[in-house]
Amino acid sequence: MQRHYTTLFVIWAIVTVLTLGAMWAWQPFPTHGALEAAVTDDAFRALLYLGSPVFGLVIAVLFYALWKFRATGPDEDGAYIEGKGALPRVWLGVSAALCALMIVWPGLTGLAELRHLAENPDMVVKVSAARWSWTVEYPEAGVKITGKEPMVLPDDTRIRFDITAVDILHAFWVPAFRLKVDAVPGMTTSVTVNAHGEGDAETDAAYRLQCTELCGLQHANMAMPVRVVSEDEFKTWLREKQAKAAVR
Ligand SMILES: [Cu+2]
Repeated sequence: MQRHYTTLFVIWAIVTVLTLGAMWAWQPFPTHGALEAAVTDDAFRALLYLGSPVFGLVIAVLFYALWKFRATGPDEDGAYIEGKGALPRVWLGVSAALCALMIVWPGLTGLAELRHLAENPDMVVKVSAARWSWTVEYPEAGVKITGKEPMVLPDDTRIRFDITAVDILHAFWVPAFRLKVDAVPGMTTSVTVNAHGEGDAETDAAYRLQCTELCGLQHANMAMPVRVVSEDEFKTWLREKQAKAAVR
């Protein structure tokens, strides 16, 4: 039995190192459009790293068993193995410790970081969801946009979105910002984002306000383009919108 454990340990170590390397090299994330993106991506990456040894163990045991304990005929049954001794205790201890670690880091530490980033927003934008379009309002400027018109936002600005829905549940999500929150009828939910990096829906699909709560036939198309521009460009855009609204 000792020999099996030694070989298994070696296979596990090799698979784990290879998996860790692959996870380190893998860049699965869309454009970073907000400071919050780093927090969520780091958390995601931490989970990939923590999951690598577990993945390695499953793969090692699976393939080692296929290789060494292959049945020789249809009537052969596997040996009955009882979980005894140090192994189950170590297994329980290690997995419990990993779970506890995840709750604290990146869980609680990440949440604390996001809360800190949400303090004292520079501006508020009101968002309303309806089957199947978004309406976005800049209350201070008295500007309202809807449909496929882009939601324009100033770069390097802390923006709080106050979100609601008029009919059924929807959800607010801009991939470049990572954060997501439900849009609930009769309730205002909010999410704060520190826009960081200019971007345009025309060239980057991560810049779109996408509904992420299944809300009917046109749910997948319930998206509003997003443009993050310099603060000056944003002010010009707002003034143009105000002028147009005044003419009407
Ligand atoms: Cu939807």
